[in-house]
Amino acid sequence: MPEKTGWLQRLRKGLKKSSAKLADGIGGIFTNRSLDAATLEELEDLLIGADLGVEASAKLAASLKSARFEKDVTPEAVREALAETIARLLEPVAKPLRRDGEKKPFVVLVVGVNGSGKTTTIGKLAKQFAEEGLRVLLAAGDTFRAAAVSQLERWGERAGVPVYTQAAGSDAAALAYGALEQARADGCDVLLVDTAGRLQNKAALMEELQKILRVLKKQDPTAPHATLLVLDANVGQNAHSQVEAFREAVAVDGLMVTKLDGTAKAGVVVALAERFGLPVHAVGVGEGPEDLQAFDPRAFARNLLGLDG
Ligand SMILES: Nc1nc2c(ncn2[C@@H]2O[C@H](COP(=O)(O)OP(=O)(O)O)[C@@H](O)[C@H]2O)c(=O)[nH]1
Ligand SMILES: [Mg+2]
Repeated sequence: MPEKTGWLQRLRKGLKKSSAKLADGIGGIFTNRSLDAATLEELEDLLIGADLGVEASAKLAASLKSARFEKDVTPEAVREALAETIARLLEPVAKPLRRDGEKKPFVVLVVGVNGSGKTTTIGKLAKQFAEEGLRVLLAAGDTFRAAAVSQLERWGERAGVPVYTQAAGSDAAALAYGALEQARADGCDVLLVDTAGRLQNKAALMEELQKILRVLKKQDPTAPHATLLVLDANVGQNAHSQVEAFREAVAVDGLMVTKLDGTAKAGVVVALAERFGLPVHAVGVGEGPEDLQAFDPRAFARNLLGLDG
């Protein structure tokens, strides 16, 4: 399957900074040393420094301890063992975004702070849904910035799907309402709703999101059918507070983790899985439409440790 191979290569390349940090660190700790209390403590610190989180890092170090304590070990064996344990830790959260065909349109609300990758992720999803032959509408709900609207329009063109807009500065909830009305009238299968993400004014943002929820529910009490929180992996441990902040306002169904390429903080995915257990639907490793793929825990874990996928 050439497509699968292409994706694995992009994943490997994308995770390179993170995997180099971990592989180099593990090489430094375990070359000509055995697995004992001292090296395990160094490993735990390395994992924490690579954004895997305090809890997960402790668990991972402990899992090695029970397996092979006080034996000689190679850096490769440590990477293999860690990858295996991380894959098992991630398996429960690896859940692709499932569209319920009974919901027409299937309404997806996309939230997250400014610059996290919402609009780009919506564009990529739009292209993928359109390629499945589904009728898609995009709602340009980041009404504050004209640039945000034109950015979504460009993605709409790329994906060959229409974009519902209103005049700049109009009310985001009114826009979401109008978009759902149009999606229903047009018999759309999927409506993807973009939102603004100015967390600087947290109260206002959360109020706006709640208002969007209310107006969507006026037309379809079951909407939105998926609320996705987009997180930029570069924020590292800050992702935790973003999850908490957005969960106060909306029921987050799943995460989309972007920009795993070019960051050394990809380990944050492990920390998030350990801490929240929220589904990770997909990960982004680049700006192109093909750079968003379902989250594969084994491929992710192995490539995070710099091992073949
Ligand atoms: N390298 C990389 N860049 C991304 C990814 N996802 C989004 N971006 C870029 O991040 C920037 C902000 O994305 P945008 O979708 O506008 O974020 P929004 O403010 O949440 O809508 C843009 O320049 C995107 O091209 C990704 O997975 N990898
Ligand atoms: Mg945007």
